[in-house]
Amino acid sequence: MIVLTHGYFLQDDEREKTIMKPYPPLGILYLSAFLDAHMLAHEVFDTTFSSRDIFENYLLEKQPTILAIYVNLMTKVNVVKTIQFIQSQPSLQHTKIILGGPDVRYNKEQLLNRGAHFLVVGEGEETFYELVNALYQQQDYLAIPGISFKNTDGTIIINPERTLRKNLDELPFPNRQKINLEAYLQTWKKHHGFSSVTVSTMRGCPYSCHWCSRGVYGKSYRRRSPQNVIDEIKFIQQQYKPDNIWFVDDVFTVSHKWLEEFTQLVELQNIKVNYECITRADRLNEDVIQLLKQSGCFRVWIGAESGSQKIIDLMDRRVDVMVVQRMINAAQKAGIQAGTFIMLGYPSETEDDIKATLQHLKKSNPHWFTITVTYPIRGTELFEEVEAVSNANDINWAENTDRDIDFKRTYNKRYYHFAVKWIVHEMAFFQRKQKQLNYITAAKAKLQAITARAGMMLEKRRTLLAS
Ligand code: B12
Ligand code: SF4
Repeated sequence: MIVLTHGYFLQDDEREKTIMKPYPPLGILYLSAFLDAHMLAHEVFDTTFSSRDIFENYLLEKQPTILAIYVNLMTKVNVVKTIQFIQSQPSLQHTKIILGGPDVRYNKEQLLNRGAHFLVVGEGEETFYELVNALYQQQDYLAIPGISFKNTDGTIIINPERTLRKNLDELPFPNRQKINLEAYLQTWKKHHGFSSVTVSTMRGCPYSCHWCSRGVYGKSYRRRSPQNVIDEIKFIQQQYKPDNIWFVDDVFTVSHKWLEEFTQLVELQNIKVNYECITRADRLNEDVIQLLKQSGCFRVWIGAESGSQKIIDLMDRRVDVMVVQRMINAAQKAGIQAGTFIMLGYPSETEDDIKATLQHLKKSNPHWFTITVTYPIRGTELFEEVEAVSNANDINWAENTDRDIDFKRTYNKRYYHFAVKWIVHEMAFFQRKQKQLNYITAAKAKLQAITARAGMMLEKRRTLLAS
């Protein structure tokens, strides 16, 4: 039997337990739909609402011949544990472990050395189907494009890449019926009063931001037709009635022509799609924002990552910080909530750059922003840049994630944690003051900002003393 799964257990994710906005991994649902289309019987074990004990008992009971697991940089640690579990069970010695997903391409040796039998690198549907078919039929798999495995003498074989599928409309919709999607919707409803489902309309991104992981689709850009996307939305709405859709595309407005067609079809077919999406400021203008509004976009995330043009340029983000500010304001003026992403602690970032980021946030004043301390993902240009001054090769690969990699920055890592708090509380103060909301909470935010600023100053001194 074939089992598709992943390694994410919500109950072990303390941070997500405070957020409670889970989504199923679409990748394995695409694979599942592809197997169904080729009449290959299989099960999907969705770990999100389960526990390791239940999962392990399931494996012992089902004794899968093939266990196919999605791996990202966070779930990798759990996937390694699953491999170890399988290796430790006499009744599972026949189970072939196939891994795929975004964290496979740049961890081939580690994953194969830990016991994975096959890796599917890049787009998964066809490669996985061909591999599974070959294993089932006991046929030769050696030449299947896109796979990596260990030869009988232990050498790692990396087969050439598979040519990317041109027409994404040929793919069946993700097999959401194979999991309990209702559990996701209910979690959303319980914690937020509304529910959300993910939909993917494009694969790949033509840009080259240095910190961004592009281990699956590379720099390609392929897109489903607007009608095909609308058909999926109709199906989802009929089947699950979610309140919102999140288009998980990298740059939703990358093609203005596509958006125009999509908007026309939404209007023509009288579809109501409440959606949020992510894009780049340089792929927006007032007309595009109008199209977003008309087609049902209620929230747009516009990346900049920093308020310092110097840092934006070092990231090769290829965007002007003023344009980001203008587009965030323009979206809000059009009645769309705007969100943005911020990253602190990029190589060579100084306190002045961080101050510029705070000013940028105040000027753009988005409804939402997320803020993280930069970490280098294996395979990215950023990773290459900082590897020599990082602990990437000292930390235990199997027990740590790329998020645990630290590298030599202008100040120590604790400084940036205080800087994150400083920005968050300064913005809370700024926004509350601006809206003339509750002066006590505004004052509290200011106090927290002052404390965080003191922490920054202390850590800055510590860095200087240590150097
Ligand atoms: C939606 C999304 C999320 C959502 C939902 C996650 C989920 N359950 O799917 C949320 C917001 C929760 C999230 C969180 C995070 N995410 Co995220 N996320 C995405 C995003 C935007 C879309 C994923 C998606 O659905 N893609 C569409 C599907 C069809 O593509 P796919 O998953 O790659 O699947 C294909 C292949 O990979 C392959 N495949 C996939 N699985 C398998 C399994 C097998 C066995 C095989 C053979 C093949 C195979 O076949 C599929 C079809 O061709 C991607 C970026 C992107 N454009 O893909 C980032 C991305 C996956 N996320 C990323 C990161 C870094 C994170 C976080 C660590 C961020 C953070 N700072 O916390 C967390 C990790 C959370 C966790 N603990 O797992 C990185 C992963 C990098 C890496 N090397 O692992 C990506 C690639 C973004 C980026 N460019 O940096 N994420
Ligand atoms: S950050 Fe966004 S625009 Fe930049 S390469 Fe990644 S997906 Fe593309």
